[in-house]
Amino acid sequence: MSLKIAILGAGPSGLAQLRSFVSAQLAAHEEMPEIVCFEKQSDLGGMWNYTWRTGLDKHGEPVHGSMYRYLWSNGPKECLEFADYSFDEHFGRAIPSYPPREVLKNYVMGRIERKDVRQYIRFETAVRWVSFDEHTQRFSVTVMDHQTDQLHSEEFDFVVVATGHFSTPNVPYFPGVERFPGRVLHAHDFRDALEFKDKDLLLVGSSYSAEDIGTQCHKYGAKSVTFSYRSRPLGYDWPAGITEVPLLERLDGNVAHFSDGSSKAVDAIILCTGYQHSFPFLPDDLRLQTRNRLYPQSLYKGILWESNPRLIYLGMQDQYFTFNMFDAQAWYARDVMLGRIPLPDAATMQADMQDWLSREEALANASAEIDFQAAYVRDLLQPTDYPEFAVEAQGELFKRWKQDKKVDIMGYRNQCYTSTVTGTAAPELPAPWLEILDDSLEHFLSHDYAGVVGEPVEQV
Ligand code: FAD
Ligand code: NA7
Repeated sequence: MSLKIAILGAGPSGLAQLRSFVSAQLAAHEEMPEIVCFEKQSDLGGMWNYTWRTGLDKHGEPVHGSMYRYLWSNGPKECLEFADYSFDEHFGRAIPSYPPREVLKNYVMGRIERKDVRQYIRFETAVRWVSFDEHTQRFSVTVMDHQTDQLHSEEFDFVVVATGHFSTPNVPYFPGVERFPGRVLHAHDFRDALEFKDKDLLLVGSSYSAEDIGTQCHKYGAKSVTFSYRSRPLGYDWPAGITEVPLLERLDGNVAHFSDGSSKAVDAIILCTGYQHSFPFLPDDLRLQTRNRLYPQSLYKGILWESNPRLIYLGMQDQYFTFNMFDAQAWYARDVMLGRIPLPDAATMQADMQDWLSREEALANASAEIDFQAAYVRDLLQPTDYPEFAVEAQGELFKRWKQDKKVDIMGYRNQCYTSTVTGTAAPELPAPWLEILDDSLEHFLSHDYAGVVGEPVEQV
């Protein structure tokens, strides 16, 4: 009997898993398992499938999307390029290093659309519950099919959880917030920066969401942006109109009071306070419980559930590397499922995990974190047939990106990098990023980038 595999979620991670099977050219081979991918949205793309909706979707399911309009890649595209599908191949020409959301999505989905993976996906189907039967060694997956309005269950040998972890907001309480007269929202529900034009805006948090939403609101005309940090400030050299203060302590009407005794009247508050790993469809003994970190506990090779490696989690790490890391994970997971990579005994798996965890806990700075994640990706790639790609060189580009941000947080997206896959030096944006208000695919691709190749970035 052939293997039966459930993939939960058709975002970049779930699609990488599908692609790993299709690209193994197993389709015509007896090894090709039966695969069903359950996706609650009506299309593939996961987080990149932009929605105007917030709260609940048309079926009453929690809206997955946290992406907003005018979002541009927050890292150079050269750091997330697929080894088996370059940007040059997709667009037929060189494009700048920092594309907007629609352009990046077009690239990521372009690879998928070239293979017929839609046939494996059941859309508008939300996973409700997963259980494991020790006796049969199989999973039962219960889903709500919103197209037929029916709940039903199916059995599988493996379950791959690829439901993402930047969707369920972490929402702290601040005294007085219930009487704040303006809008209070989490980054998950932020959609359009123009809503905050001419407003005094407070953003709580000091990580990627705060940085990106704050700079975007500044770009689209917010009167002022105040970042409030808990542990450490973002620490950039901010332009006039952006300031950083320590933690918000309380709100008194529309006045925010901070832990250093300072205060500021604000019109709206965006809580950029991160996300929870949330798997309401998993029982306690199968459910990953972790904070956002580079090496979540209880996952051998960062993907296989320690106490039951038939359960696989993809993309659950905090991410420098994204799409190509999901590929590395998916290829490794595929080979485990097909029995091509034998798993060692429990003690060996435990020791391997402990080693990675200890290394992660000792990381002193961003540069070390990047090296750590590059080493992790390399470790996964080694035993698989995923095409060789310059993981470490991409890591060096990430370090350069960090440096570019430090030099000019409002201008780092004007920088050009060189592809480690094709050697192509990216052309420059047609104008500084801060001045480009139209972020549509059509507008971005309407420029003739030929002849304005940026300064090549040194390769390692
Ligand atoms: P997701 O993309 O979140 O996909 C998970 C899928 O699972 C979704 O389609 C969802 O509908 C489905 N699902 C969830 N629950 C269920 C259920 N119960 N039943 C059925 N289906 C379910 N990465 C970059 O590389 N560059 C960027 O610039 C970048 N910007 C980002 C900006 C924001 C605001 C956020 C939130 C993330 C950003 N990321 C970026 C990271 C992003 O998370 C990854 O690029 C990628 O989307 C992760 O893929 P995934 O498949 O693991 O998860
Ligand atoms: P992150 O990177 O997990 O960061 C969460 C931030 O929220 C971080 O600065 C936290 O501060 C802060 N936080 C969390 N709880 C609180 C409370 N209670 N009070 C104040 N501040 C708090 O999430 P992001 O949303 O920024 O980024 C996630 C992804 O979205 C990322 O990969 C991007 O691609 C887009 P801390 O430093 O822990 O003190």
